[in-house]
Amino acid sequence: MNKNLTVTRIGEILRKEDDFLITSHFAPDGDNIGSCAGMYHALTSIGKKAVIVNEDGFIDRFRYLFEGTDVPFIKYSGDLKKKFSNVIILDTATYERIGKVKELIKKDACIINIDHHPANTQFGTVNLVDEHAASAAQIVLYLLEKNNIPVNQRISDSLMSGLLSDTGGLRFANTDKRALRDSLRMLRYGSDIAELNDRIFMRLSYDETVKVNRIVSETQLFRKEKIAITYNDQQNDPLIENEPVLMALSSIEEAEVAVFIRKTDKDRYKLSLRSKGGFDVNKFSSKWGGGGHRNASGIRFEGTYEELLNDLIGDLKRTALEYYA
Ligand SMILES: [Mn+2]
Repeated sequence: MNKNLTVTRIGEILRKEDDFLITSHFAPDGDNIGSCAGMYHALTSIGKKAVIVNEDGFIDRFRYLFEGTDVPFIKYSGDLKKKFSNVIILDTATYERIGKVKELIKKDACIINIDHHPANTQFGTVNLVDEHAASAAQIVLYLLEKNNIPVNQRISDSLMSGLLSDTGGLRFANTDKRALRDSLRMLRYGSDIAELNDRIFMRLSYDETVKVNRIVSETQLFRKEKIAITYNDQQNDPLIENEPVLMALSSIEEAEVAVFIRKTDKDRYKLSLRSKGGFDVNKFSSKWGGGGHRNASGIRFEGTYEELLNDLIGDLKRTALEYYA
């Protein structure tokens, strides 16, 4: 199906059907939350029922996207019994990455897959995948505009927050002409980019700030490999968010690759990787069962910490040494 037909088809489904489940990958980031919130506000504004469910919890910093209402964002639990026929999955490369939310989806459900990850597996009934978009939120914006679904300020703020999150506040290499053109349109819908950036990037609580800095102070730098690595025991001492640590690591001049390792359970680790320029952390992560984008990706690792360091980090160091040689 070509892109225009796909966009029209999704528009028809949104207008014809009702009672939508909106979801995204576990450990949601700002683009997940912004895209889901934008889609939620768009659907409710045309009189539809919708709910957002994620395997993990809401990031409270994004509470402003639901000012004056209860946050319609539910953390998955086994108590949720309802199964949905109409599902919208946003900003998620594979069906597996929605995790336990799969339990809420009927076998024959209509799944709308809207994403910008290059590795997207086209798992939906309808797939709108555009790897040239800097954020999934921009694809939602395009979809709404093309289908004449009015974009009010609340929808715009949500989608702009997604775009700002995935571009580091319009600073990363993915900030292209399209990102700026879309930003300009959202500015016209009433979004205040400076205020949104402030809310997304400049509002860490005191406790979290101290903790982030403690974790960052333990960073190890491998100069030849240009890798900065730090660690947190998320299982026993969780951070609310990982992004501030990754931002601090990424701002180390000597490092081109930033790695944040979190222990999530016994012999289970989650890794977030960030890179500057050409080093492709998506390609590296794919080798280890993970994925993402060229400059931002994630991996889940099972094994001992020693195995993680020897095998995975060993491989990363060799790969980086070769790349930067
Ligand atoms: Mn995204």
